[in-house]
Amino acid sequence: MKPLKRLRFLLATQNEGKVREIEQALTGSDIRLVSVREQGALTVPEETGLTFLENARLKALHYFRLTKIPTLAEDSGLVVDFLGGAPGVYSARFGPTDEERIEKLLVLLKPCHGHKERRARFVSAFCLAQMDSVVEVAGEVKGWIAKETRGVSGFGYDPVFYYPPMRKTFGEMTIEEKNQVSHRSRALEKLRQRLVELID
Ligand code: ITT
Repeated sequence: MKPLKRLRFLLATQNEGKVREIEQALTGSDIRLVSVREQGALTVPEETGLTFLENARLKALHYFRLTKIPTLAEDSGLVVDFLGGAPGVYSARFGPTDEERIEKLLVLLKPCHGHKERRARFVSAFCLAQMDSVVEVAGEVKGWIAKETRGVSGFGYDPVFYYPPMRKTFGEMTIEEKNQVSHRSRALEKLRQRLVELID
């Protein structure tokens, strides 16, 4: 792949789990990330979008307008077929803590015994907002919801998201393993490709 020119983006997320994964995934690339925490006290936008892409765009434009730094924002979540796509864009608001969100999910899926009924996917949408344009990409990864938590790595729903090809939950993976297959790293790879095309 052709090298990118050196790029500097504000990473507009309050979620430390996302920050760790995005930084790891971009190690060795020409993209340098500036933390939103270094920008002082900024208002946080309300996530009113009905899709992941809408929310990613809303966050990226909000922070770009405040800082004038080209801004990368991500919106993501867990989509469970049996629950009609819930928690979806409401994944972070499904309960007060990660533990309670997981517990609620496991209770709702109690009637489902087979893998097919417990099917789920993680979706990640990124938006890069610059002066006169936005670049948008998305990625996803399919798996199913385990019957109990396994592993303590990662964040959010990782301990119950089972990824069949690796026979592990995301909670049992190292950050490098998760980044080989995750929704977020797949979306970031598309972003990298789009930036290479744009710069050419
Ligand atoms: P920002 O908006 O500041 O980026 P957030 O945590 O509120 O942080 P989202 O609105 O995109 O981010 O919500 C994403 C939620 O979806 C996240 O809090 C987790 O509950 C869940 N989620 C997304 N990606 C995940 C992953 O890789 N592993 C586990 N849970 C994930």
